Amino acid sequence: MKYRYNGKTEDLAKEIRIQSLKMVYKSKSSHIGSCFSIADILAVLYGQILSFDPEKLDWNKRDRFILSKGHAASILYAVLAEVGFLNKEELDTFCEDQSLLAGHSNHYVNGVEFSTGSLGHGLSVGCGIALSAKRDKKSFKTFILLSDGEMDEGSTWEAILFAPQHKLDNLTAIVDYNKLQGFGTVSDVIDLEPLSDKWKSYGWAVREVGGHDHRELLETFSSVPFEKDKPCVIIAHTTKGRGVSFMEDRLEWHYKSPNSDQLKVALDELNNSE
Ligand SMILES: Cc1ncc(C[n+]2csc(CCOP(=O)(O)OP(=O)(O)O)c2C)c(N)n1
Repeated sequence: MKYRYNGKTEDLAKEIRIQSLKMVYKSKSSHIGSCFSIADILAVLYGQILSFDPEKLDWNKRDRFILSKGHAASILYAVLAEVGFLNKEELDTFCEDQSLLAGHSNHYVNGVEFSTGSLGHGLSVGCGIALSAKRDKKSFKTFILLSDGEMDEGSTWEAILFAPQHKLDNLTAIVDYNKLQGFGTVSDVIDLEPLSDKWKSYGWAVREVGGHDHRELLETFSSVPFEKDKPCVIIAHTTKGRGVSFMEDRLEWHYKSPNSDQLKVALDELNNSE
């Protein structure tokens, strides 16, 4: 069934930013900037686009979603809790010993399709899922959310070669193009530009969107596949740390965990945002 969030996806994004921030603070863990970067994408996907049923985990017609940048697990767990796959109280156990909610996304958690964290595998797995769906004449869609850093992985490029050859128009890649990695800017580490042209030249149907604009995200996700027989890629221009002013576009918030004063300021900003 197509899930519909009972409210505005902007509110869902705000809520999962807050939950993710609290989880990262409590566990003294990393990657809050990476999580904030994709909050709006996750909110629109889970709030309005994906078909799933939290009561029927193995429902075969569910759309498949893989967070390939598995270090942003806290916000994935947060959105899964908001839409009913997890109890919200479980989020408090993030990164604790014995908790299923590991710091990189773990498929033992309800709603997580595939464990990730070793970067560069999501799109290849997505190709396999989409190819088998085609062969089995299944109509579900597969969405893979990649980081721009994963565009430096050879396995990502193997998948980019593979999908058009097999006409995987049931596969959508989303690139979280925040232009920062863990230790530097994308343009300094390995420049990706012209990124759209590269995907196009490999045979993908490409759209670029503002990755925090819910209307634009909804319209774009609703339009896949953009072209018959072609896999789609949505290059989403985002800001790492989006939503908290002192974290936005700041490299250090890849690894840093907020202290109690920073938590308070960040929560105030998020709670008071539109
Ligand atoms: C194969 C692999 N190499 C290195 C790492 C360590 N690592 C974690 S996050 C990260 C880079 C983060 O930048 P990006 O991939 O662009 O993601 P962002 O946090 O900006 O969304 C790296 C190198 C990893 N998880 N997997």
